[in-house]
Amino acid sequence: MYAQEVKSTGAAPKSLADMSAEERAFQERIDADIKIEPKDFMPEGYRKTLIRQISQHAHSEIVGQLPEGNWITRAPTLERKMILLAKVQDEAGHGLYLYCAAETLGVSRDEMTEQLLSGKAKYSSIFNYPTLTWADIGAIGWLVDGAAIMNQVPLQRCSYGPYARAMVRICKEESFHQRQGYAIMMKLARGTDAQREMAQDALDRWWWPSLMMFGPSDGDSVHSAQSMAWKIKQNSNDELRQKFVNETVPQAEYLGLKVPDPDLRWNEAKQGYDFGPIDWNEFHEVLKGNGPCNAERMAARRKAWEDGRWFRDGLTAHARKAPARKMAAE
Ligand code: FAQ
Repeated sequence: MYAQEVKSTGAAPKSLADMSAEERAFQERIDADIKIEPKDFMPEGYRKTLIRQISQHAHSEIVGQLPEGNWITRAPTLERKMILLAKVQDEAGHGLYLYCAAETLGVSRDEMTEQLLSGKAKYSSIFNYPTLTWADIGAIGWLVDGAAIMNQVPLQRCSYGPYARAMVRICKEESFHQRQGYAIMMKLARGTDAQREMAQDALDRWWWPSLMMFGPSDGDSVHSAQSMAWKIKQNSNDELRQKFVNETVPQAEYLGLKVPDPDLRWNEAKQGYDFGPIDWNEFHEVLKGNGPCNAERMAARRKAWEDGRWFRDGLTAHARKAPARKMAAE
């Protein structure tokens, strides 16, 4: 049974006094902002946390192609079709850089794929929602890529070199994606009544799931304390979510659209918006496999894996035979 439930238990980071000499030297490198590279010493927990986060990030990019891929054949113009094709291809590229970054930690691409297909590894909750209209493609670019950038810009400064470097290019591409989404929303918001309604409906459906992308609130985030001590994460889930709300609400206002939150209001004292409670029950249900599209997304990934088997087998057979051929030729 496919399941993505939050079930980890967080442990408080070790103090310097409780660390071995090797661990202390490692933590001091982190504290001095020196990047950790694949062959350097690293505590097992650091390696495992990175494999978990980077592989889940990679799976999200790959599964994340599916909701938008659904609209490539139906994009309203040739230009929109070309832009959407390029965006979806970018997401595939992001998945590949990230799988490569995770491989430097000693896990194979096949192992990571098996973890995804068995339900052991998660992918972002957001990709379990359907894309019902063309406005959803605008909302994904604007909100989903917007939330992704908010979370990923600090990852460019992550302590693990290969992950940090992969994020530089990814962030550049994600900002283009965000702009193309906002451009679609702008076109619809300035269009006919029906187009405006479509844009509002997409915002209504994607707003709350986008806020859930940042993960559980800080009190329930099992990994944040250790990941922040290791400078894998630079900000807490709630900090980034708040930043996203602060930047996105004025963008909705500019479009003339209404954020679907009756509790949303500017708080002068905190210089940010207060917003209503997130439905964490919905988040947990999606993680358990009960979101609107979980089964469909996993079926698509399983089919892709099975359909590609003959090709992987061919490549492996070729790689096996190549040294013998080379020796025979010498
Ligand atoms: N969905 O203790 P925390 C994109 C899990 S890329 C599913 O707070 P952590 C590009 C979490 O894994 C979007 N699961 O965990 C694009 C953990 O479970 P575990 C993906 C979630 O790692 C755009 C448990 O809950 N981005 O969108 C979610 O410290 C458009 C406890 O949570 C990344 O992966 C969730 N939303 O913080 C593509 C960025 N939230 O592993 C196509 C890198 C939490 O113990 C189209 N990742 N969980 O079983 C991160 O920054 C972090 O991993 C967080 C979670 C912030 C996602």
